[in-house]
Amino acid sequence: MKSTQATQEEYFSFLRSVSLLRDLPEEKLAKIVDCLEIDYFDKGEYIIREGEEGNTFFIIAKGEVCVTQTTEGCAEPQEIKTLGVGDYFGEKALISEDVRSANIISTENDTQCLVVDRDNFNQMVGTYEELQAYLKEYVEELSRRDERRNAL
Ligand code: WNU
Repeated sequence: MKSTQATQEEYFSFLRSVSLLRDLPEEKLAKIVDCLEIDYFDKGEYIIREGEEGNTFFIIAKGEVCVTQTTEGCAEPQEIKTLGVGDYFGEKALISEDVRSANIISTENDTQCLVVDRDNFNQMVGTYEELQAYLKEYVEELSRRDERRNAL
């Protein structure tokens, strides 16, 4: 990311406030800031589509998104939850080496996401065991929830 030093510092302190990244070493966090992209989405826009290939991880810096998913026996994708500032998504496809498992739709105009690509995500997570273990467990829990939802 090319930006002013002031902006870099803003992103740095924002990322520090994201629970997942709280304990990352200074230089790791600085590296993430260096390679961040920012994406902007309007209300109703799909950020992630279920079934597509994905190579990116997102952190919400502004706005709100909703998570929906195809559910057996339902014609329309069902709303699972909403996520807001400081929440993140898109880790599952990266960790399980699978296609996107849900839709992510912006519910506000000018939703802003910080985007981390697969290489940088792996660098961020891979070298930090606790983070890796935490995310892996969470992703397995998501798979169980998906199954349960479809068994209803
Ligand atoms: C859920 N089932 C599935 C969420 C965000 C981060 C964490 C939950 Cl650590 P992807 C679609 C994304 C997926 C997840 C997100 O949607 N998601 C869920 C569920 O119940 N996905 N399958 N809840 S919000 C959320 C935990 O990030 O990653 O790459 O794309 O499959």
